Amino acid sequence: MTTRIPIVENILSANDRMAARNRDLLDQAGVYSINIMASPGAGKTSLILKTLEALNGRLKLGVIEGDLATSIDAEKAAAAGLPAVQINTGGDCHLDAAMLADALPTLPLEDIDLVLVENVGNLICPANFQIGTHLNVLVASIPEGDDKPYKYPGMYRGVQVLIINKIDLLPYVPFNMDYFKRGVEILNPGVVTFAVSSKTGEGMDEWADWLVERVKNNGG
Ligand SMILES: Nc1nc2c(ncn2[C@@H]2O[C@H](COP(=O)(O)OP(=O)(O)OP(=O)(O)O)[C@@H](O)[C@H]2O)c(=O)[nH]1
Ligand SMILES: [Mg+2]
Repeated sequence: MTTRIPIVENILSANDRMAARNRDLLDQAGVYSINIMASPGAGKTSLILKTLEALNGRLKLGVIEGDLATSIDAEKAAAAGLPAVQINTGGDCHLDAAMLADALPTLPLEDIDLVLVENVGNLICPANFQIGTHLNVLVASIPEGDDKPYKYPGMYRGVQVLIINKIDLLPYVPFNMDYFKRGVEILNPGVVTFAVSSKTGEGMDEWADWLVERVKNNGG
């Protein structure tokens, strides 16, 4: 116990120092960045692709995809015309700042306003590792169930934006929105929230408009 705690603290502070360097690099390049976190299959990649459509050219995007294995998601982003890079964590359940540091220089940052980082699908680990991005976004989705804020409080506490995805499934899946939102409110009062469907596009304009304002206001 007495030997393990300092080791963990050292790893986390080394990660935080690297995250600060990533932020400096992004700020110097005038690039805003978002860390998109969610459980597997919540719709992170679908949201990125629908966001591209809804932005309709208002921001130039770059994408960094984090997965245990494969380049499936980066290929989807590249097929949509985006500069994209895949990070394979080789088993790690989250991205860390060093992985982002390796990936960032491979993107043409001078031609990008906003980097969307898709973290590894996981509702626990990514919350513990800052990677240097400007904004933490959580994608929750209707089929996951309305109890997730109560069961994964760390993730719900640590984000500035909550996107509730797959609202097109509300008629088909039991989901008590009031119960869900009460749980969110306890953990993260007043968190900026959007309800969207990455399938039908519902709610995407509000999210995209907010994003454009946010990037412009942050000098990105
Ligand atoms: N009905 C419905 N399906 C959706 C929506 N968004 C995503 N999906 C579907 O959900 C599945 C998973 O979507 P992805 O975008 O791959 O999810 P992800 O979070 O990127 O998944 P991982 O990268 O594997 O963690 C796919 O079959 C999508 O078509 C939505 O808003 N409504
Ligand atoms: Mg994905």
